[in-house]
Amino acid sequence: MTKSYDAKDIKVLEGLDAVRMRPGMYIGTTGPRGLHHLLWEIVDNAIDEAANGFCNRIFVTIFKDGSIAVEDEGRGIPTDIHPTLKKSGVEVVFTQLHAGGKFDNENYAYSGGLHGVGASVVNALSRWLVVDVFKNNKHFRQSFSSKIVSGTKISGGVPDGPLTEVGSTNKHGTCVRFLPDDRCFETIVWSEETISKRLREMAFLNKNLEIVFQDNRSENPISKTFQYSGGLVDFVKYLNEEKNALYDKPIELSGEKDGVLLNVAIQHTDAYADSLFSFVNNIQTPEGGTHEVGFKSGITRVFNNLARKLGVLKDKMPNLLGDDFQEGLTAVVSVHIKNAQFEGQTKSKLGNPEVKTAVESLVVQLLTDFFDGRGSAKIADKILDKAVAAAKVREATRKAKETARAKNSLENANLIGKLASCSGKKPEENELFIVEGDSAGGSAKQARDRKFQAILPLRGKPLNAEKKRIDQVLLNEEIRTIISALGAGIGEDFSVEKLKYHKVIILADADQDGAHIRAILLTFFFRYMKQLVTNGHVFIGLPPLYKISKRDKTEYVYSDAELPEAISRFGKNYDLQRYKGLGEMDPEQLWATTMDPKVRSLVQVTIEDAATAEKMISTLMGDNIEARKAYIMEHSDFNKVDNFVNKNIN
Ligand code: TSJ
Repeated sequence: MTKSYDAKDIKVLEGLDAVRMRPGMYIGTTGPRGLHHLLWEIVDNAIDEAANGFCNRIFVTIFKDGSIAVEDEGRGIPTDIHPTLKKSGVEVVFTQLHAGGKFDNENYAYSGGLHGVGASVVNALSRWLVVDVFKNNKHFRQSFSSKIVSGTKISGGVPDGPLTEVGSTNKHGTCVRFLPDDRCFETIVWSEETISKRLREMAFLNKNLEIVFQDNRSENPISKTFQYSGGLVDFVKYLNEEKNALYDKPIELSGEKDGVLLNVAIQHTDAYADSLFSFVNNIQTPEGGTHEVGFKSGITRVFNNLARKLGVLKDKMPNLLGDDFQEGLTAVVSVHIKNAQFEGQTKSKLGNPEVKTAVESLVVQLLTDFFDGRGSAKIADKILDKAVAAAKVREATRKAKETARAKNSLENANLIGKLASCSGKKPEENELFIVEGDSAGGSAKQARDRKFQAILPLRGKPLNAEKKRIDQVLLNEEIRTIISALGAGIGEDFSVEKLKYHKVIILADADQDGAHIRAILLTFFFRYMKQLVTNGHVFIGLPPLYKISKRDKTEYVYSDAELPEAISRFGKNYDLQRYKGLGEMDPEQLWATTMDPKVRSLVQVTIEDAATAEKMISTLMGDNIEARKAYIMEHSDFNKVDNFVNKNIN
């Protein structure tokens, strides 16, 4: 199958000096990414040898001097002499730009095309490089280094001598060790984390391949071995480790069609985001491309067919969308193809149109077969349930968006009716108080400075009902009032520029119900108005917990921790009132403690707070009763406002 490789196949294009003059052209950047690119270039060659079935183990070792070595147990780079260049295959590989069998596409069936800049680029940008080839019971070696050629001009990758037989061996393989040139890079410090991550990925993508990574830089060398007998299935399990999978085993699909080799593993979780990782010839394609498109339309077709077959979708109901099936989906899609064409910003998007067709038809065939098979019924139910729920949220979001857009509609006027808006017209000064309960809302309306403070009372009940899905929350009148009042849209349409209130202040009681309302509101903002949170517009108002008084002296206490000290300031015969809720305060007290910008404390909500709330809510609202119980036990102090204290501002 593999055509025999000859040194004369190697095409000679350009000299190495061009690489040192314009490193960016060859490796993208001279920062950490570019540095690691050198390593990937060498590693990819070793992985190719493994992917073609000639090697089962690869070693990557970082040394104390900052050099790094990649060794494989493959066939060894050809050592024979090139008839016209009169150099060994090895020397050609390391000194001729764009040289290498893999550019012929005939010697190598499926090989990395993205970085294919060649080992010569690595050599050109190194202080020194040593290659050892173990082949035909012989040990060959050649070394290269950077040299001052004239005055200040430095050339990289200059041979110290020809490829030389230095001993005998029973090993076979290739070892390349090099030290990147600190005159070419901003930094030459290897990242153990970056390298581990990539090598682990390579081990997942190449089932059973053993990759041994050693970092010998510190006193206690680190050694890690990556090897996965489950391949992509293990990859998906790894990605889902911290998540709740909807079914036990990831689904694995493998096949070949029209020269496209496809390997896929998928597993749904109860999360909302999807994580799709795709690869072409073992190279990650973060920008996606035709293989991803084919995969997505394939699974959408199969799942819709399944929904019809099982009666989840009745005759006249429209199909579910791809997005519905992708919610909570973790998937790894790996294809191997010839002549990969990359496009996009970072040349990491697959362009070959024929790959879409092949992948889609493979996915349809393989996944349909899977669901025709035994034991798949439960899995189908779980996936379809999840997709139907996602579709409901999608529909609710659409309705909420419509409401938000239709500013002057009757419905909107009704909604806005509950809002006591402010008279001032400067959004950056205006504040919207979302107040728990009608009675506290009433006090707040009387207490406020109507010039810049608007009040929206929230009836506790409708939001507070346990086990409400976020789509129901979206249909809630008050939530829709908030959307209308803020005037900035929702979801992808949300734009902070249109915001009518630059401070959104949540005022809820310091009890269970109040905590729940806060969490629901934060979850809502987190999901549908993320920028509102990230731009620092969301605040938690802090009402006092106690009032201490004695004759004409009154003090408010905002936390249990401060109480003893406050009491000691009053001596004997003081009056202590504990506020059970905002509703117990009269308008004057509410103003003086919680609303007056001169004295109040506000806690600015960070995106982490909102994410925590979202996690709490999805646990509380989800179907996983055990997780819900565990969460409540663990986070029973969530409703303490102290959890939100990050930055107090007025
Ligand atoms: F990047 C590199 F070139 F420096 C490099 C290449 C680095 C490392 C670590 C390994 C390799 C490499 C190349 N490993 N294995 C090979 N195999 C070949 O170059 C090879 C061997 C035999 C034949 C043949 O047809 O007999 C063909 C090839 C391309």
